[in-house]
Amino acid sequence: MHDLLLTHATLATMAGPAPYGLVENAAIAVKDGRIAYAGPLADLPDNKAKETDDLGGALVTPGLIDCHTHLVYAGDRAAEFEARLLGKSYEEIARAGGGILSTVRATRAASEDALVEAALPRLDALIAEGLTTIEIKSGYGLTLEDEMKMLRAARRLGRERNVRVTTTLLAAHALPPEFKNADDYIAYVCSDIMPAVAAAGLADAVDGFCEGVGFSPAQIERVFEKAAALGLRVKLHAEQLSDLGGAKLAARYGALSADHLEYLKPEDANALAKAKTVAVLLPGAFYFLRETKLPPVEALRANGVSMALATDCNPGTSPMTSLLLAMNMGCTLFRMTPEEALSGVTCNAATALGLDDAGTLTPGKRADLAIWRARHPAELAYGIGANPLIRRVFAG
Ligand code: DI6
Ligand code: FE
Repeated sequence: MHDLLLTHATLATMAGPAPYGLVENAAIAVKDGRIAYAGPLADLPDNKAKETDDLGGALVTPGLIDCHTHLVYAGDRAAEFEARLLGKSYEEIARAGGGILSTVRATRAASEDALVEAALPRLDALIAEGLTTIEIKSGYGLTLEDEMKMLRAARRLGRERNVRVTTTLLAAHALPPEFKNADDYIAYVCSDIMPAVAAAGLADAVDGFCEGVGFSPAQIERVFEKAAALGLRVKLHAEQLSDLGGAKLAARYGALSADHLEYLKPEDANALAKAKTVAVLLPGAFYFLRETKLPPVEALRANGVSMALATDCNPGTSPMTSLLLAMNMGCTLFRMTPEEALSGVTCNAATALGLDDAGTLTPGKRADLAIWRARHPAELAYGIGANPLIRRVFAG
């Protein structure tokens, strides 16, 4: 006896040889929070279920996974956005206390409760489009106490809503104002923040911002060494604004993902492929910053690098709470195919988070599903501003 049985479905299983792993005239059965069957309706071994729903041909995909977000933060930067459009330069805004450090100030001043309250509407917008798993980074606290507060708020979001949250420690995001020297701050991150966060079990992975305006490859390497010693997987913001060789560094440390990658040299794609590091592309930041340098999608594809897509939801460079829009942008801006876009928010996003129990419709995986008012999966990346979600199933 199944708990839930969906019949006359069109399944984009994201597994198997067919494009999208498509199965038409299909059924999917759920038992104890897991997928018990996903395949042709005609081959369904057992059609008894507590709840049965005839989908009349509607599309079922794995629940969507946003594998790169900065969802937890206080305040916003709309005034800064407006000032820039009224002609103020980035430097003027930074001198007036704007930019990333304004979010750090607001986040430090906010309570854990206030951070949860501020993040919930953003989370709800993503859930309304079929999201079932989300990664949330710290990185606006930059003290042990404030980074822990952000990570606790992130974990609480997973209890406030039916959604799976994974957390990533991004203490190496920006140099906090009380430090004059980036090496001194990295020493503090490695000696104080990382061990305490690991001991508290508050982070599933460790990330860094490898950039001229962030931290150098040598500094990131110290963070990665410490993460390895603590048994934590790593990921990296790499090659977003310039090419510092961050992706190769990430690959050398067996990173789960290297993210952004606009400035990645095509010949470095191979290193990601060998390390099975997922390339996480973030078209929202590309769009919002009016970047013109495209990530080398052709080289990533040719080298067999798994590509994911995420919102990068953050107040400074990607105030975006739509994974469907990220899919559309991945296609229109980066020339990904609709199938790559859907892989990017399902199976490959799961890999980017080190999750082997989500991202495809295959027996044994978690029953995280999205049911769409659509007949073909290309419709999901095709629409702009539409939300064809009918229903979301979370862990059955
Ligand atoms: N990449 C970005 O673009 C930002 N952080 C990052 O790692 C900017 C975050 C912000 O401006 O608040
Ligand atoms: Fe980011």
